[in-house]
Amino acid sequence: MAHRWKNDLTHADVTQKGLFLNRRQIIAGLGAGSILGAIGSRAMAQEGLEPNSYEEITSYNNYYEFGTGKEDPARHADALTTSPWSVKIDGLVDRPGDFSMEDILGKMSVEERIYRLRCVEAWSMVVPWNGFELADLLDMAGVQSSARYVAFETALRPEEMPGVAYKVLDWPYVEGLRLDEAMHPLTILATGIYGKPIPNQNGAPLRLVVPWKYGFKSIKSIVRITLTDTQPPTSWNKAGPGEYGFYSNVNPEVDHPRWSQATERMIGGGFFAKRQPTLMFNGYDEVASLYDGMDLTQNF
Ligand SMILES: Nc1nc2c(c(=O)[nH]1)N[C@H]1C(S)=C(S)[C@@H](COP(=O)(O)O)O[C@H]1N2
Ligand SMILES: [Mo]
Repeated sequence: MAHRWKNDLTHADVTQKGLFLNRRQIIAGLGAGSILGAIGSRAMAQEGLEPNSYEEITSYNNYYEFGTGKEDPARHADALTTSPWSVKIDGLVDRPGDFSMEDILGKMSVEERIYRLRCVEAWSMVVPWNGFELADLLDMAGVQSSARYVAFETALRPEEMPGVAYKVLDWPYVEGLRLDEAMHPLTILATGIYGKPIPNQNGAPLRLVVPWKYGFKSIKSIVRITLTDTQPPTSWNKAGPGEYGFYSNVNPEVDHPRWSQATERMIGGGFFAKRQPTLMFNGYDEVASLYDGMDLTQNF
């Protein structure tokens, strides 16, 4: 399987070389003898993509366990104890268990991935994550052949999370992916931003990042990952089934019932910045084949 890593950039590539390849792609390109061609197409696709500042990424957040305001997570998430931390991996796996963050980090190789993040509320930013592929962690646990979906759960700590006193969502926050989405090489678990440990407001110590889906799929502060044979419930779908589907792929042609999804506001763009057109799959069209034959206007 050849991966084009279309929107998978390193900070060094963007800022120093003006090229738009990550290390893996460079290696893959050398192997295939096609590096020049890859650079050309990539630069065209990615012109102008630059990460948001650390300040922007860590001060404008959605993390309702700490309040529904954009500044609430930065203000309140320090209260979350992230060490020690362990993640339970269970369900349809050969090697279930409770894995400490030290265990996990010792086994996974962390790399940089610069991804667009498109919130369903029609704003976006570009984040230089550090993380590893979810597939590598699932392989470590040994996914059984009967598994079809992956369910994720955020920590629920009422004494540390002031927002969970309000029943805006049915806590704990839960999310899910189809197994092929979870195994896709673009799907990562992030442990850092700009080479620093991921701040609590962004989902420390371990959060999912699925760049072709609306931001709410990228569940924060994960304590449990369960392999199942049935589609798991997801928090926003439970809260508003007519507004938030299980798939929630970024799609400029399917409006939210209460607003357009055709364009987006870039965080940090300034008051007079023009809205950008939203891209199908948030620009990551290499995932399109995962949805062959599916009606994307109905499976929102
Ligand atoms: N547990 C949990 N995860 C969550 C959320 C949340 O409220 N709780 N918000 C989601 C939404 S709506 C978005 S847009 C992203 C925002 O990630 P960021 O704050 O790191 O930009 O996190 C997602 N993950
Ligand atoms: Mo969001």
